[in-house]
Amino acid sequence: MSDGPTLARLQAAELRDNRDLDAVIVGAGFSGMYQLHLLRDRLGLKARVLERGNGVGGTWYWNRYPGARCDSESHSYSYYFSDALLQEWEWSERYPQQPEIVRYLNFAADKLDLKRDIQLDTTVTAARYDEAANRWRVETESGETFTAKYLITAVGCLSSANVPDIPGRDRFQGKWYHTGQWPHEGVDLGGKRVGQVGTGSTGIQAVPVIAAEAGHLTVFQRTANYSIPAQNGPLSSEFKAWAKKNADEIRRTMYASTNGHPFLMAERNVFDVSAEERRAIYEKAWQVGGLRFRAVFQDLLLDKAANDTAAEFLKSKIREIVTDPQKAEALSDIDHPFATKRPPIDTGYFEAFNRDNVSLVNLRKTPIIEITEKGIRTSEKEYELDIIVFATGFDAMTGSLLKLGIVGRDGVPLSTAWEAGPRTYLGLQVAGFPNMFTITGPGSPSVLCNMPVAIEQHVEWVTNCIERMEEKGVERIEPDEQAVSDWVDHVNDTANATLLPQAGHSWYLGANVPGKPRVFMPYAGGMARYRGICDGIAASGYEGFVMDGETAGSPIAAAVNISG
Ligand code: N01
Repeated sequence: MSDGPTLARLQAAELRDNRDLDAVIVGAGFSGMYQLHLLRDRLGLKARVLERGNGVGGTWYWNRYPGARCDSESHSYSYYFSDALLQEWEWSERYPQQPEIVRYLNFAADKLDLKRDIQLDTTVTAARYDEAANRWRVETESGETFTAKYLITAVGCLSSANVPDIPGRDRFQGKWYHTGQWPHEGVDLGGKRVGQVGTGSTGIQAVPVIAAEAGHLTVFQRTANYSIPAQNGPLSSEFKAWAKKNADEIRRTMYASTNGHPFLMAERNVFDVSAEERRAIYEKAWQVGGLRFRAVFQDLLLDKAANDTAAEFLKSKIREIVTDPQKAEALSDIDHPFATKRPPIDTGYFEAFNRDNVSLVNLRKTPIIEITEKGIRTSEKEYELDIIVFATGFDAMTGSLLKLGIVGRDGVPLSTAWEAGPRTYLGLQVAGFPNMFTITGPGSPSVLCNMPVAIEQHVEWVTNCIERMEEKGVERIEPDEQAVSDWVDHVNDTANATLLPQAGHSWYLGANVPGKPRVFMPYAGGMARYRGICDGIAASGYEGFVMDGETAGSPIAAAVNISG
């Protein structure tokens, strides 16, 4: 018998026996893995990741639906903190597919030797702050308890599935699946009658792939959506070599950009150019494809009239592509300005509606009444189905945090502290929850940014903060209530200065989950500006934070220009 399994068992046993830690990190995606690396390997702390899944990958471990692919370009969807990782890994396509991203994260975990401190199949059910001991007590579904000075949530912004509570769902005799909880063994769609509810980024990726396999696909659309062709394809060896050689330059561009992508916003406004020139610019951006379309004018999210020109261009493309006039009308009848909901990108989405086996139901005209034994019944008729796919999104940004059962000082649950919506300082900390850090938490750029860029900035900021605390013997950090209020106001003001809140039904506002407070959750001031604010606050000695009961830092609001 080889030593392998025995050694693995011993390591697992050691891992489980050692439950008093410096830091518990929840989640083994991009953020939890990097956080573990920095706390363990840079600061020398005893840190452990607790992960619900049976493997690393976070959101990419779960989102295995047909067509799942990242909308960020692969050369920018990577850890940039490590040249070794950048130089060794090779992406195959312009946008990485889900299995390739999971392979990448396993590669990174192995390279950094992270897996020995990642405990899989471990669902956190409660995390309570014990004030007397100044420790977090973290409980898991299997009955284990861990204690740690620091609790770091790395649970992702889009991990808590939103399965709509449509009457009759449980009596459906076929099978139903949510895209974010897709079975790991896959689903045989061959020849089946499939109904898909939802046409966000996920649904738009899934439609063409499901249509190619299913007998018939019926798409149930509540809100028509814009989409831009991804123009995906294999990466040439020249491009791969260029990306490796120019990693520093790419990093600089991502850091300077509003959204953390490897391209900058053009410094021109929509009405700086003639209508003819504008059309040519949009046409070129359509051919180039992807999220770069959003960056061709700098005022698309600031000026409704400017936005209308992009919206009209994109609607005209839908009418050009979709041959059935009724379908074209329903697909292009879009009620919100372009990019006020996260703009999807696709590979053959609108084209799929030209297939004989794809039909479209406009729920704005004929809403879903119920799910029956046989399928979905709208106000018009019953659609018989074998499989229902819910591409209905997530209880975004707060859902996964609230599921952890977090209780702060004085026994106050996070759900109570956030009753009227999330309240954080910088999206990093919550008043009354000492030593808890929320990676890409609400109030930070997170989902408005290329995620790895937002994640690396947060993880590095948290690590520097903890390093400072450990050096200076600081036991507790949490934000000052006033700093939280000012930050929440700033997040709101920043969103209100854009068109973003105009998509009243967007998940950015929590509007997709019944009963969820309507608060614009991500920070819309741009990643580069946000990074500057966070750096300024750290440089001031952590203005707005309270350390061991003392107000920290020097006043620097003017220097970091929070109000400006
Ligand atoms: O979810 P969504 P998603 N009856 O909330 C509809 C990221 N992502 O999973 O708009 C009928 O955007 C809902 O309709 P409406 C990305 O950030 C990233 O698609 O609420 N329909 C909508 O059409 C993205 O934004 C990648 O009227 C119902 C859809 O379901 C985020 O994930 C890839 C309904 C939900 O759209 C979420 O996208 C894919 C109901 N009861 C996704 N409830 C990457 O590339 C909801 N809908 C990284």
